[in-house]
Amino acid sequence: MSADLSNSAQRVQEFLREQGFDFTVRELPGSTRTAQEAAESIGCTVAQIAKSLIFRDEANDQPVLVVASGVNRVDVKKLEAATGLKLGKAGGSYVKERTGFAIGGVPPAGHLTPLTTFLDPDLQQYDVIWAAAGTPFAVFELTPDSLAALTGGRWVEMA
Ligand code: 5CA
Repeated sequence: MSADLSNSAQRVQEFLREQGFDFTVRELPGSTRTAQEAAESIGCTVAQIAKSLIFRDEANDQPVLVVASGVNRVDVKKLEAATGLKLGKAGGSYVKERTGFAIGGVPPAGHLTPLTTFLDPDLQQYDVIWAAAGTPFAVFELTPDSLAALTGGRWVEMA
């Protein structure tokens, strides 16, 4: 089963189970480091990849999670206008320190602490979507509704 998942992927799998979700984390032979690579390895469209992007809330230095469709470029100004936040860029070390996961494998939930989360409504048009699960080879399949339930995130226009 999941006995041979790497540590970070196993951590995500256990978090999902603890939260009552029966998603199955899969480690693929091909890279899922970027949305494009993930789509190729999974055999889905790039738009169905729920990419987890970390920003920094400039008011309090806290991480903010944005889960966007793999094809979309997040319009930070639009997101700021909708949320009232001022969002800065997050570098690799900040992402790792604050979420517990390295860029390329950041999952939509299961971080060191729960994160304020915003979700891209473009993901809602798909029956199933895929998200990273802790490493650049690990993903799990979910639905847009379960993404909202899992993250407690708010759907906000951002593309
Ligand atoms: N595993 C795939 C999706 S399942 C994945 O994590 N893709 S991603 O697009 O969500 O993650 C890569 C994201 O990390 C990029 O979109 C970008 O926002 C961010 N990123 C990549 N390189 C850097 C970097 N050097 N500094 C800060 N953020 C980066």
